[in-house]
Amino acid sequence: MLDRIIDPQACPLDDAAYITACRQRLDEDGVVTIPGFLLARTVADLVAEAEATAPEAFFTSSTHNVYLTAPDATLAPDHVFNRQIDSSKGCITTDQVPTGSALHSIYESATFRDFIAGIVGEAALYEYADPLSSINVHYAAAGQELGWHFDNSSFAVTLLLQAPEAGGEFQYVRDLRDADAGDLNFTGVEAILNNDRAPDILEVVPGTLVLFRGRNSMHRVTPTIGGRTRILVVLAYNTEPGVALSEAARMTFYGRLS
Ligand SMILES: O=C(O)CCC(=O)C(=O)O
Ligand SMILES: [Fe+2]
Repeated sequence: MLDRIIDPQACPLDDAAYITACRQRLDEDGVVTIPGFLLARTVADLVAEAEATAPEAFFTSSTHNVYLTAPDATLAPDHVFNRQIDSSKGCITTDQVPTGSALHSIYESATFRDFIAGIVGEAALYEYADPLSSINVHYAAAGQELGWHFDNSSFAVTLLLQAPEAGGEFQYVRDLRDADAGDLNFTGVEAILNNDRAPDILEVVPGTLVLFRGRNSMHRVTPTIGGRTRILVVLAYNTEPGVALSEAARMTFYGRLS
């Protein structure tokens, strides 16, 4: 059924050799991009759908540190740990994605889930236990951006639906910290925030699937320039069943719990 939604030539979901190749790319580069993953027709349908639901989006404009944690009062306010970064975007949640949307078909497909699990090296992947967090559509209108941060989750799957006229660039710095070793790398993070070191840039066109390991690789999306809104889908999975996104995170991102 996904054959009418995604391009099996661009992305042969049940081809074991292809999954192995993607897994090697993810391990070597920290990111895999699959251009042409969505059929052109699907991109057009999903943009129309996203534009129809945009008025229901929850808009946030907030500041956060790059580690997405509360400030540390024992460090100076201008310490890199406490430096506040701007982010602003609109978001709609799983329950707001229309029934019958191709996004539900992709997200819920066992074949797709096994494909992603195979690439990230997990035995299985599960949806979120809350009704909001599994599928999110992000909107960044002119001037809106996602500031520098490290993700809490070990990997993220995104689908770009609509690129802005300019800006909206995904920039990243690979392996800038080691979260499991407790290494926050203040010096390295500060060099990026101060523009002393240039990040890498990921080229992404609409219809591309991106699988990114963002826990140790700091990344941002630069402000949208021009009248065309950047529209991006995030497909989020857990490695265990029954996990809900924390209430604090749901309030911050969605403005509600259910
Ligand atoms: O918008 C993007 O391309 C990346 C989104 C992202 O980094 C996030 O949601 O944590
Ligand atoms: Fe991120």
